[in-house]
Amino acid sequence: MPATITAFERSPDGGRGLARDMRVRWALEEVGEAYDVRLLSFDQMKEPRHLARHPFGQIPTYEDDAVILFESGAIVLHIAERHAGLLPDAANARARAISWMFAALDTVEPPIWDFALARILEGDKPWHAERLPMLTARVHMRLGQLSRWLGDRNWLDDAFSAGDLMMVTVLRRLSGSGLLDDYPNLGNYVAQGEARPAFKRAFDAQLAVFTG
Ligand code: GTB
Repeated sequence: MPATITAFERSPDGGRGLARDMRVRWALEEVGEAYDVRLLSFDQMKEPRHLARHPFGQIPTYEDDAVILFESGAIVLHIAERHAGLLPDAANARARAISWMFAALDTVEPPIWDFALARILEGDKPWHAERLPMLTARVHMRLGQLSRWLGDRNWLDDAFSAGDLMMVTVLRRLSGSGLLDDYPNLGNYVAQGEARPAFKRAFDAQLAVFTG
């Protein structure tokens, strides 16, 4: 039986691949694993049936014959550990790739997420303009550091890995914000990720949910 993942029945991004099921879909496409998708409304995510899969009532989840998982990072790691293509075989390179997965989720995503949420949820608040420079500076700090590390390389380490998959999905959250404009190598890095056939298949599949 193919694995089943959960995703939004309706997404605020209208299918631009910004919700976190995108990284799970992309990982499954990279390793060539078929999957089914269970679409959930916001109400269904909070019902006991889904809370038994995900204690916080969110998407994505993943389930196969053996295990039910939540947290996109844990799900991508689970997929990457069981199939070739997303983690190097050599132990040290593998550990470095996993470091980049955590860096994407725990070091780079939080300031980007705070910035994105502030624009969506606080844009009309009187204090928003005062807070924005701090939020923007925190994003720039991470982008500058990441850009220096990447330099003129294609990927964060020697070859594309789950670390890059995760980092590209995190940076995509900034598309349209202008914040990536100062870092042409990061813009190219995101574009390279998006150009991968597996990314395109995943993107098209999630977009089809909203466009039919
Ligand atoms: N740490 C968890 C993980 O990585 O899996 C976070 C999961 C999470 O935030 N899930 C969100 C969710 O279920 C969807 S991805 N939210 C509903 C809820 O909490 O009730 C976040 C998201 C949603 C929409 C957009 N968008 O439209 O642009 C982007 C990101």
